[in-house]
Amino acid sequence: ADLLQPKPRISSPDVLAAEIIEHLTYGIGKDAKVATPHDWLTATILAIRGRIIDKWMESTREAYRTNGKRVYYLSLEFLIGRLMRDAVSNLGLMDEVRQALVSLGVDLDVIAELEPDAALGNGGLGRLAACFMESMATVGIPAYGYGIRYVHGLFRQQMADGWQVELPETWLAHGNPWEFERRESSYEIGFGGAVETNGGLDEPRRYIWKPAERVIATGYDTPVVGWRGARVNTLRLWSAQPIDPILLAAFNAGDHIGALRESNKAETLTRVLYPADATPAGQELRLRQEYFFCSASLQDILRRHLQQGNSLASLPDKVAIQLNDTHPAVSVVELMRLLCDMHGLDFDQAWDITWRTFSYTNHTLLPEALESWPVPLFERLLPRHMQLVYEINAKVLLDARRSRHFGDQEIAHISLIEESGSRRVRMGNLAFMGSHSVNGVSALHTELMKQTVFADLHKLYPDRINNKTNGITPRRWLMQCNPGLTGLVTEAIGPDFKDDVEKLRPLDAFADDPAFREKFAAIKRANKERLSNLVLSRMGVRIDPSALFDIQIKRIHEYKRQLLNIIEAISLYDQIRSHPERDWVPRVKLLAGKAAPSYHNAKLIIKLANDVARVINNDPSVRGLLKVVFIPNYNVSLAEIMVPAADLSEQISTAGMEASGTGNMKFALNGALTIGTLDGANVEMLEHVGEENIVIFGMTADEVAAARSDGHNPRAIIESSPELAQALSAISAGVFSPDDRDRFSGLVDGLYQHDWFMVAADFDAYARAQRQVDAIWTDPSAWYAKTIRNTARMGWFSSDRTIRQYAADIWRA
Ligand code: DL6
Repeated sequence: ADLLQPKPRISSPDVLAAEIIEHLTYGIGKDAKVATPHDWLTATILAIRGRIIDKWMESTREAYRTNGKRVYYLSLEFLIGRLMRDAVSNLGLMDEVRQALVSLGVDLDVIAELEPDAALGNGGLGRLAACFMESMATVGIPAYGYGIRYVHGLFRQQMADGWQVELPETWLAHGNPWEFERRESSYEIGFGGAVETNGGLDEPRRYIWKPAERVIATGYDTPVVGWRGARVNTLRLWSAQPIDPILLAAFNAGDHIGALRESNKAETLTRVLYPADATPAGQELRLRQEYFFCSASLQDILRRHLQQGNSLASLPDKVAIQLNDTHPAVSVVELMRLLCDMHGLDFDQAWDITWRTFSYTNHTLLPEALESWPVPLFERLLPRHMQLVYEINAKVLLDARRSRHFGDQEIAHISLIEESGSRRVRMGNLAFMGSHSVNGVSALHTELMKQTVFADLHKLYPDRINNKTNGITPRRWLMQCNPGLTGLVTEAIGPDFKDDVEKLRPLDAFADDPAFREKFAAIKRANKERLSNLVLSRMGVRIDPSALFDIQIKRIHEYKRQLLNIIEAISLYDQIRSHPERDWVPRVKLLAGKAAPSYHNAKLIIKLANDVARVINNDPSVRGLLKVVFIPNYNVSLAEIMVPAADLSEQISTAGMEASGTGNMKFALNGALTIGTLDGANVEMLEHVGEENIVIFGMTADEVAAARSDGHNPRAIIESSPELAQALSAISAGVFSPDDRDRFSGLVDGLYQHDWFMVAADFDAYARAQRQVDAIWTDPSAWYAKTIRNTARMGWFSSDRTIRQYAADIWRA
């Protein structure tokens, strides 16, 4: 029996060094003398991975032994970034690994930079899923993440003359030492074909789906280690493979390309991350991806559940499945199909199990991002599921009708089938009906869900909607990305906050301590120097670390209002030149983010940022008082450098449109002041940090809604604001685009004509707020007192707290 148990590993630097050499030699087949930095990285990861596997097996064995409730987080996106530092730091082995590598003549920081940034997500929703995975392991919840192993994650963004160009991203080019292929966890997934029935009058009718196409889903597992190695959970990502890798008959007949057609078609399924973010996703490939990963995950979940000797009826007691947005909503129907058609349950039994097992998180109110599929497409790809959708719909609508509280209009809103225009299956409604809990991601967003998109479903199921305000993992977003600040905080208040970040609160008292403020400022300065060096080396632009670093990083979207930020930069540029005698605060405006490839205006906003940067940065009359920099290829790793370097965090979305935001939390935790609207989680941040420690401006969500419905007059607003009018006329006159004066006319006309995102409407308030920021900056003790209080008071926004709330209120795990 002893032989079957691996020996516990010792993690001293010399043992680690010996293991790294062992992996290098026998795992990778390289002599240390000729090993490349990538070889060293792989060998180091393999040595670290060994330590995780020990704990992983322990966690898995324990889950089997206790047969407790398991949580499954289904998400089409996991924006995990690099894993090595995360793993080493959570295992508490940073010093040991560093020393081991030093003894081998290797620099940890150099090889860490080579690790690819796994970008299997578009933005906030995917990054939240990654934070949640780490927090679930930290707080000790037996959980599995399920998603897709895209061969190409989010595109690499390059700039060509200031325009975004998308290039494929190749995170698997050097292999992936973190993952384990699980051939034994493979499932068949069908598409298309027809449904046959048998049975009849005396026996229950049975439905047999005969798909026309089939592919295999194979799982790849990545261990996710929690803080102090508390628990290791599994992220299982599915990869598609053909049933017949090559059609030999076709090949032998000379059709060499045709012989690989099936294979190519299958592999295309998981080749590329769908690059849209809150833009219409009406592509067949996307629906295929969604069904593929949902079906594989549910088959896997049921297999595990039954293998443990559990009954199907006990599924809701043993299994909680969280749907991350509507992308996995087809799971509701897939579980119904598996229960009814494969396990012989009747519809009502299956429905009862289904809605008690699922819960759904909504991440956006943007109508264009609430998925819906054309009925003909859905029916062609998933004919049996279409039947079940109609059955579920009939059941729910009949209940609603019988209650007599719903008129035709309301029934039409609740229906799974959108009837206005072309008929479509509404995935948001399906996720809502098929779940016992529907949560929003900030208090404001949850309220708006009740009042707007889900008003009628909320009336039908008044107990379902609840709020779970987002959070971020403090391990990655403080301890790893900001070791300087982490050290200083530990020196001041001790290490307790590392285990419970809400224990940062005693730091509040240090806001009034001038010596501490100086140290805090010195760390910020060092982080700003690091970012300045990055900007210089990547872009050849010199920025001054003593200037105020004003940062906006996130997807580029009109509602996030990068345009407002850029117009304010133009206006400031005008004023600096018109009033050289004033004491302007030197400022560097840094922006980064990707635009969905098909999103015309977002791409134009990137071009505008770059055009404005070129003019301002090269104008000697600005005397270096203002610089604008758009850093290309924003990703998690770049965020880890930019977040700790920010003085000012831009969270300026149109009120009512950002569901929560999580960047806002990262910046404030790292000691930045926020300039923001009363939107998403900013509202709760205001409550936690106190109104004197955040700069809030602009219209409220109610005011935005009223202006939109009553019709506001943006032209009059622009004409009454000389600064705004001047900035817009500079854009229209081609000051920033002399080669193509009309380049930005669409953007400017949009502001004059409808100003849907209230850029013009909020401009004056924003500009005033920025001058208020300048005033605070000129008093460093006031500035740092506020920013220290931000760090001290942001502990509540830990994803550990969010996960505990999900566990207690939704999963009961
Ligand atoms: O909940 C995570 C994150 C929020 O913080 C952002 O406010 C929200 O925009 C984002 N939503 C999406 C929606 N995409 N789709 N569908 O990414 O979720």
